[in-house]
Amino acid sequence: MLRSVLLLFIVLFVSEGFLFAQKGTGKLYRIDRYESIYLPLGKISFADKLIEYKVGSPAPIQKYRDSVQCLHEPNYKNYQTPNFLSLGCGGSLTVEFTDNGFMNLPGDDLYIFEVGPSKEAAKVEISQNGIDWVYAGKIAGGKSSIDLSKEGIDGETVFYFLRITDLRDLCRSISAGADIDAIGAINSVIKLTINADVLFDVAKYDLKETAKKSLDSLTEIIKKVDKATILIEGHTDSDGSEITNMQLSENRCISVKERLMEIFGENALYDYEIKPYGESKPRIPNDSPQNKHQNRRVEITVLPPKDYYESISIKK
Ligand SMILES: [Ca+2]
Ligand SMILES: [Ca+2]
Repeated sequence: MLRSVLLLFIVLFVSEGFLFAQKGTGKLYRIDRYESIYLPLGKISFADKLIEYKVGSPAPIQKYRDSVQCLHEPNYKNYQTPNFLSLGCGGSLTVEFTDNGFMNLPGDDLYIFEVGPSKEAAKVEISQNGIDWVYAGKIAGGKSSIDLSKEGIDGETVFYFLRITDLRDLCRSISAGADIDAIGAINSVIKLTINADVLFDVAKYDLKETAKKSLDSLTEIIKKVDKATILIEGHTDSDGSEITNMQLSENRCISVKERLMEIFGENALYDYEIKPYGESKPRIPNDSPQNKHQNRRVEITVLPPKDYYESISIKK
């Protein structure tokens, strides 16, 4: 009796966890018959735009060369339905994330939805700007996730571009090369940078009346994610002392945080974190008024929620 009650309890608990995961922004995506993967920012997480498709040689048959099939959420049905893109032997694919970026945070950071009967090896590279590329790892032998910390990628840079290059594993096939259904960022983020002059008067930390409007417009973007950690980082230029600048950027972060809390209300499922940097992290040298203007800024990053990281640390 006790055992069956306990079992019922476990079943309810598990199914409720499952339902919880299905509502809101975070979403489970099926990988195969047995496994799924959870993406905390849901459908925002996927690559949005095709930059370049260089078909390899031998090439896949024509129907597997519809390049946009690698974008947005996965929709693989079966091998006959060309809902995916085959790279061809040695071919490559470059995509851009436009409504999100991704970065190295705890756990796996990227997931490549590779489909079809054979999983071919491919190399993954990433870029902040689409010009400078860094090696991010390999997918091979059924392993489709990438943890950027394995390649020593820092935990601060937000990346927006990804390139996959087929490693010539399986060249004689009608779908030669890796077959890509979707490219998802597990550690997906939304980063917004606001010039501090828009928000504050010189050396002040109370928000200008006009600032409230610009923050309001940003909140529409943040609201696409129903549950998140909102990181607010403040930066000044090099005028004034380091101590004053640190204090100023801290007070400015607090002002922004308070305003966001006011807009979203107390029922919102957001946690806030502030990081004042003062003048310690200029974007460019503080050697002209224009450059100083660019260095004065507030950066708001929408990160996956804390309970997601708690859940992955329990699993490990
Ligand atoms: Ca996206
Ligand atoms: Ca990671």
